[in-house]
Amino acid sequence: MRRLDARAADFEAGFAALLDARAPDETGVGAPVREILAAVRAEGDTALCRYTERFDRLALTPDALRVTPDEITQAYESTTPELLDALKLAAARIEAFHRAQLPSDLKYTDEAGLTLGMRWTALDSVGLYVPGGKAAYPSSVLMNALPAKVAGVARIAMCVPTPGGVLNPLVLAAARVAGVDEIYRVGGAQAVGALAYGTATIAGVDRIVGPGNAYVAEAKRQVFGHVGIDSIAGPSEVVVVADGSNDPYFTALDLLAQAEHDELAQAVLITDDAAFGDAVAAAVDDVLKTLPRAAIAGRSWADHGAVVIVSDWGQAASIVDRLAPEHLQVMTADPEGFAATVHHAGAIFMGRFCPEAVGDYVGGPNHVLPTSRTARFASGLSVFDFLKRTTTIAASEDALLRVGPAGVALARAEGLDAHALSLSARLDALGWNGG
Ligand code: HSO
Ligand code: ZN
Repeated sequence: MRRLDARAADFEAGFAALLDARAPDETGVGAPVREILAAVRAEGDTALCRYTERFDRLALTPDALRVTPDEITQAYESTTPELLDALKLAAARIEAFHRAQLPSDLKYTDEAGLTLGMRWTALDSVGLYVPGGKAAYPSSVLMNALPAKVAGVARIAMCVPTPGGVLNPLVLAAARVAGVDEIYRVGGAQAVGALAYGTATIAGVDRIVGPGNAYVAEAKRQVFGHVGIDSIAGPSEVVVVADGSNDPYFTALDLLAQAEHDELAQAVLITDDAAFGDAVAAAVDDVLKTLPRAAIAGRSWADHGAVVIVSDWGQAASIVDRLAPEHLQVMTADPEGFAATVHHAGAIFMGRFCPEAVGDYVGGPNHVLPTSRTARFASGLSVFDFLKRTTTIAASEDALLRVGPAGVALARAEGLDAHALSLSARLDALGWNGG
């Protein structure tokens, strides 16, 4: 863990190290991914089954790629009532928030007499990638699938790797709660290839969303353009801004909640109280002695964690903006006031009783958020990821007479005669004598 003092002369050097990219090592994945995608595109299901056997040690025939309704029902029924209720509560809250996001169409007639509009329509089909292994989060199934449902996407196809044939039943239960029933037991670059290009068993989709390992991320990059993708997820991060009146133990837990995701995750405390910073650091060490995921969280905290001491909240806000964190937790006397001064953060959690974990599960806003400082230009997943816009123009004869001549002039200047004529021929017919 780094201790940085924003009031000290050597702050910039230490801060630069903190900003250093924590991107997973993706060197060398480009070529194998290209080969896998090409094979899936050329051979379809045959390649899909071959790679699933090679990478997931699971021998399948194409007709067994799809998870059966019985398997989903079984998983759902084996889930405890308590967990089912939790999934349903989370789903209802996520759905309600995303419903509130739905935008309205635009339509107005301007002073020239043109009627201009913009309307939103849903994508026809999306692919939802769900990682296997340590990041197979049922909560992420809800966070990815529900915005697509709310947007009105007709078809959601989910791919999840099942190493050795093992599928987390809670992932299936979450899919059932979210209303997703088209699920395939394939993962990796081969799953992305199938979703992008389509096979006999898995029809291609229009956009692929969801996090994955370095191979999945690279595959999404390579199929981009043929289909749409969401942003590429990097390791998770949180910045906690807290004054000295907070409980050091609570604050330590908030930092560790992020650190336990990944060795490359980053948890940063910014405080104006150095003694509080020391107390939180001590509490982190204490909790790490008993935390089941201490190996991961300890690595993350040791390598990428930090406690930053600031002179005032203005200085804190400018440091937050430079970090552009995925999550910002504000526990000061005036959290709303502080949050209003921040420009770059994926999601903000305000108040001493609103830890990030509220938003990870049951808040309502999405927990798929921009990482690795991309909050400077990107936003969390929302219904907008599953909608597109179409603009409309309707012109009456009068309206064409008003704006057409300028179009003719511009078309002539660009040397595009057919453009100019398509306007001027009509204008002439309307009695224009502009030449
Ligand atoms: N904090 C993670 C999301 C998550 N947390 C899933 C628990 N489960 C990235 O925003
Ligand atoms: Zn989390």
